[in-house]
Amino acid sequence: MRTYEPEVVPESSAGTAKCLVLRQPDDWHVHLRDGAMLAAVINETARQFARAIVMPNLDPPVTTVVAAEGYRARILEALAPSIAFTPLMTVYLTDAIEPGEIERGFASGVFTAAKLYPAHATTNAAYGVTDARLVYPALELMQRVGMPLLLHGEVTDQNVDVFDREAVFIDRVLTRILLDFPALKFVFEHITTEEAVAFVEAAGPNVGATITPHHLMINRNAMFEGGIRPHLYCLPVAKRERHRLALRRAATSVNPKFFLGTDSAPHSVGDKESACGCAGIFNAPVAIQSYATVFEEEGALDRLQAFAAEHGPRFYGLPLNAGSIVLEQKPWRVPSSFAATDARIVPFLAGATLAWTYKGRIDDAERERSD
Ligand code: OTD
Ligand code: ZN
Ligand code: ZN
Repeated sequence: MRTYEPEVVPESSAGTAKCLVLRQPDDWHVHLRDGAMLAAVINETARQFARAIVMPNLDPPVTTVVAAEGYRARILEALAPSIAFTPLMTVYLTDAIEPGEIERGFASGVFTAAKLYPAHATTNAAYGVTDARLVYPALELMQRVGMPLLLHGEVTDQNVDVFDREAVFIDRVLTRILLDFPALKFVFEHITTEEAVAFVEAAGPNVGATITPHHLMINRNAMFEGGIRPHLYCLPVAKRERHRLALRRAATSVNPKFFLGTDSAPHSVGDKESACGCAGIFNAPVAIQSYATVFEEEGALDRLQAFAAEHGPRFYGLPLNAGSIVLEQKPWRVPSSFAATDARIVPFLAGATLAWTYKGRIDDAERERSD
């Protein structure tokens, strides 16, 4: 029988270099965009991840089965032919969403989950939900059929400090949803606070959470180090150090409720470096290398596979991936930017040197040879 224990194996020819072999991971939260931007970023995600939950915040947002099918086709079209990758589509909840549309999309396998953005919470969230009670019929349906709800967990009340919006969302919105839909499967997306960690830990097995590489690596100081750093601005915004440490503990705890979701959100350099810069961090090219760095720093490399490749599929009720990927313990300098047709995109950790180099997928045959 094949085993997929993560292992650090000596590289045959390179003397001291070590390789980390992992079951192939999935990205349970990504923004792939559309058009030229989609073409520029899709293969960065698809090189590392077998599947990804694709966010529906296009403009206009993906609110119908037809729109999701069209978007999925464009993603597959933009994919390099040699890469096997499955986009898992989501539907964007609006005040006017028809539960029947959600049910049809889920039953036909087009929608894997539904995304709730509180109106105006982030990029293209203008069409989001103004009051969670307006989508209660949709949530009822989803609870009944076992369809996951994905939550951008921040209140948008201008009177609430931007650093408190996640914690206040738990008190004002999430606790209520959980009481009203005790069996609803939901993912608290891109958690950033110790309050969110505690909430998820205390909830039942129907509640999970994704954690991004950037929230594991930076605290809010990073946005202001020596000047304003627009490429480290995202929503939910990075918080204090104690929150980052709570996220690191959660990610490395082997608690099956916590799993990988990059929230990779590319914007052109012009849209980031602007008087009103867009929120979002493009981390797809550095995703698994960043998580490996964090897990190594925490002395938890042996737990990376569970977080990256096992907890997510189990939460979603999907099979684990059969293939593997390889990372080499060799310094890798992150490119300073990536090219789109008419723009450049600056990735997370641009120009920095990471301790891990992503080597790619290995198929079973190759893996057996290296065993
Ligand atoms: N940017 N955060 C999110 C989305 C985007 O650019 C985006 O699409 C999110 O929370 O999903 C963010 O900073
Ligand atoms: Zn979000
Ligand atoms: Zn997102």
